[in-house]
Amino acid sequence: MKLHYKPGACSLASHIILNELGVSFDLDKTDTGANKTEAGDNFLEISPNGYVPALITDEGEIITENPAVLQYLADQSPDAGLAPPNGTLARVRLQEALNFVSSELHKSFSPFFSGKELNDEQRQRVEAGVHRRATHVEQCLADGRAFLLGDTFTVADAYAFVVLNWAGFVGVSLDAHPKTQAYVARIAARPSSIKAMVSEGLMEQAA
Ligand SMILES: N[C@@H](CCC(=O)N[C@@H](CS)C(=O)NCC(=O)O)C(=O)O
Repeated sequence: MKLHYKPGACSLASHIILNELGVSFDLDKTDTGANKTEAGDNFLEISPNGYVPALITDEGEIITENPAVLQYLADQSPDAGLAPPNGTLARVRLQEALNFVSSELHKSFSPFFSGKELNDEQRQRVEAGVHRRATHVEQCLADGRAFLLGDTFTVADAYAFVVLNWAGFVGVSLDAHPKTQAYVARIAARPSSIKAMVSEGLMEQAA
């Protein structure tokens, strides 16, 4: 398998999951600005919207869109327990969580990455949108569960972690969401996350 990624982007979630699975895979650090793969190919021929992640399977299929890529990866090794079995209510709960992260939480951060400077009023509005979604995460974790769906880490947690972790990069404090802060720290400490972040140049290898 090959993962097209951009350091620190949402593709980091798939990178973490590949590490969780312990399978062998290749990485292509893709320049989404220039639409060029590391190998020099036109990325738009792989991912027509120019987005990472794009996963090339061993059979040569291209899979895009975080919820699809993450579920595909989880289903490659069902014993790893990163997604409940298809056809169960638990799987629907996972899809519910993935869609929330994708269409609500992830998109609430998008204005920070638009390349346009936000004025004070715009920034306040965007921050309020992030806090609304973080409040939902906080409510999910209110019963003391370690992860979005309970006590088991799933692909939705890898994706939520990557997105929530952007808060620090864009200067949004999560202090008002203490359970969410602890959740982010918990996932950041997983060996799979550390390995992916070191590999993407986001942190130094611990001595
Ligand atoms: N709907 C897509 C969105 C993916 C997305 O927003 N990818 C961003 C990185 S987080 C991207 O590649 N943006 C292009 C760029 O940064 O140039 C998905 O869920 O996979």
